[in-house]
Formats: sequence, structure tokens, C-alpha cells
Amino acid sequence: MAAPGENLRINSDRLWDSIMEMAKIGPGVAGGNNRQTLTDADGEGRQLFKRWCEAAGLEMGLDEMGTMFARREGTEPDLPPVYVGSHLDTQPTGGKYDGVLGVLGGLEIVRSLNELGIKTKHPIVVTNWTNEEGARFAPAMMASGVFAGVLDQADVYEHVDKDGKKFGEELERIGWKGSEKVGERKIHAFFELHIEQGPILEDEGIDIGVVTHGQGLKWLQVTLTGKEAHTGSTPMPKRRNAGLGMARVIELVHEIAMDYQPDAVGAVGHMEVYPNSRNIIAGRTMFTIDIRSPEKEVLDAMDGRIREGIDTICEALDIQYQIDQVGHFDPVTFDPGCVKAVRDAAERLGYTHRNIVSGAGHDACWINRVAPTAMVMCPCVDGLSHNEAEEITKEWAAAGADVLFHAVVETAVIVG
Ligand code: HGY
Ligand code: MN
Ligand code: MN
Repeated sequence: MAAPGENLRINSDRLWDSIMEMAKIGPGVAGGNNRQTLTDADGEGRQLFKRWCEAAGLEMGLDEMGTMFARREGTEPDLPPVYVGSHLDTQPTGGKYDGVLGVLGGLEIVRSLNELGIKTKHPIVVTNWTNEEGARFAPAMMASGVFAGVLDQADVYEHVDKDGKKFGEELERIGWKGSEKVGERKIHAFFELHIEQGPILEDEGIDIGVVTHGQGLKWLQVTLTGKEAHTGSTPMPKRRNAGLGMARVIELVHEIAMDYQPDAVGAVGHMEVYPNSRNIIAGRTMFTIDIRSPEKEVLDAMDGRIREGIDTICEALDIQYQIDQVGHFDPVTFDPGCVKAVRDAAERLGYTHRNIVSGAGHDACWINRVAPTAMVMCPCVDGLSHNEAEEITKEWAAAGADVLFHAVVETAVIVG
């Protein structure tokens, strides 16, 4: 396949302006975004993206999970398209770039191809995957997981948020449930541009992360049941304190992750306490353990040790426990051919680059099961993400989008 010329670049001002325009929708309280999946803000962001896609001459498809597929025709329409995208939904205290850079980077590729009058053999489809974050409805990477056949659509339709609202009903309510069956599209290759969400690229002064692997993840939702009682008049030996149990499990998760350094990670970010009253011993707690490692054996070992530890803690405190696995994927090895296209693009364009393992999960991790897939990463300031202060530079965004541009058009094959 003929490689694009090194002067083929995106329009970085236009990309940056689009990112800033999207950031106005679902603003957070500290300069970032709260555009959680299937909220009205998500619906507004989808509308804006749809308008931009239609203005760029793209035909919009929508499947039964609400994933958006904006198609630019190829000279050989029957060939399977090259897909490029990420997600527009954010964390409740999310940044402006997590996911958005990948979706609007894909749109910028199309805008640049239109401007330059370049055609490709394969169609190109810019994609917004529904509910990548898994913040409002677990698990993360939900729509791409259904697309890849690892999650069951009817099941996830029934998943509820903290207010008891169902995913399927909320998708209908915001008017973004499509009629296209999920997972029937044939994908020639999928590329995703994403901020690193870690400190490596910035610390090393590197422009581009060539993502060779993604680490594995497990989310264990734990419910501890003790007994509500008066915090003043109940003698210590008679307490069945689910709050104390949660505290000990949180410490256990940290200690176990520290046993597998430098790569393993573990934390509890979601915690609910019932009845959450100052002078009542917590009778029930529900929380989610997030553990990750690039090595499947380590992930499984941590899982096993945590389960044993929870049993011991609950025995000692005379409380009951239930553990439900609400998210999981094994470590991912991306397609060597697509990874090479990313690396060659960075080289050709004169950007510094290094191989990197993704610490965060991405839609690409699931799509890699059904199509050749690779990711491009750019640095972010202080490696900070899932925080409203998330920041990148326009130059980093442009470098990432340029590399994405080359990898996509080389794979889609420029014609004429
Ligand atoms: O959890 C993750 O890794 C992703 O940001 N949803
Ligand atoms: Mn993301
Ligand atoms: Mn995220």
C-alpha cells in the first residue's frame, strides 16, 4: 500500500476548535465535563456530532446500542470500511479530551480528505461508541463489548444506574436507540486515538504512544451486610460494622496491588454506605474494586487473594458478603500490522514515539477481538485524566491526529 506523503496533515486549529465546542456541552463544575452516557447532555453532544458529520457529507448509521457510525464512501463501496473513533460520553468529573479526541480526530480526517479531494478505496466510518466509561451504567466499554459479542445486549439493557434507571429505557428516552443490529458490520481495521491518561509520554518528552497492548481489568462489586445499630450505646464487641469491613477491604486491595509492582494497580473508587447516618453503624456497604495488570496470571492471582481476604475480614467482623464480577477483560495484544501502520506514520511524520501498554480500557480493546485494531496515544499534562483538570496541548492533539490520519488512509488505500 502506498504510504501517504509526509506533508499530509490535519487542520489542527479546526480540530482544536471542535474539541472546545464539544466541551461546552455537559460542562463540569471545574472546567471539565459531566456528559455521562444517555443523559440529556450526551444526547446534545450526539446531535452536535451528527450535524458536523452531515455537514462533512457523511451518512449516519445508528445501532441498537446507540453507537453512531458516520460513513464516508470509498471508491469500492463493497469493501469493508476502515473504522476510526472512540467515545463522547464522559466521567462525572471528566476531562474535555478523554474519548472526544478520538471521535473528533476521526471526523477531522474526513474533513481533511474532503478538503484535499482525496478518495480512498475502502469507505471510512467515524464511530462514537455508546457508554465507554461505565460510570453511570457498568460495565465500561459496554456498546463495543456487545458489538464484539462478549456482552449480552438484552442483559445490559437491564443494567441500572444509582437512581434505578435502566440503560435500555434511557437509550429510548434520549431518542438514540437505532434499528441496526449490533455487531453485523464488517470492519477492515479499527484505529482509536486517545490521550495516554498516564505520565509516561510527557515524562519522557515523547509525542506518540504506539500502543502494542492493553492491560487486563476486573471490576468486582462487593456488598457487605452487617447490622445497623447505635454508634453510642452499642458495645464494640457487639458491632457488625459493614463500614469497617469496607475500609479493611480497601486497604487489602491496595496492599495486594503493591505486591505486584511495577505494573499492577488496584483501587476502590465507587462506594455506597447505608444508611450513611452519623450515629448509625453502617449496616450495608456496596463498593467496586478495580484491579488491572498487563499479565493475566497476575490479574487472576490478585482476584483470588482479594476473595480470600474478603472472606477472612467478614468472618472476623461477623458480616456477610456478596461478590459480583461486573466488568472484565483479559490483557489485549493489538494487531501487529495496524500497530506497524501507526509506528511507520509517526516515523514518517517526524514525531518521536515509543511502544506503550494502555493502562486504561478502551473500545479498541473489545473491537480487537473482531477486527485488526490499533491505538495511537498522545501525552496529557501530568498524566492526569478522569479529573476535570485534564489537559493536553494543541500540538499533542495535532501530532496524534496526524498519525491517526496516516494510519487510517494508508489502510483505506488512497486512490488517485
Ligand atoms: O476504566 C477505564 O479504563 C476507561 O477509562 N473506561
Ligand atoms: Mn476513554
Ligand atoms: Mn475514561
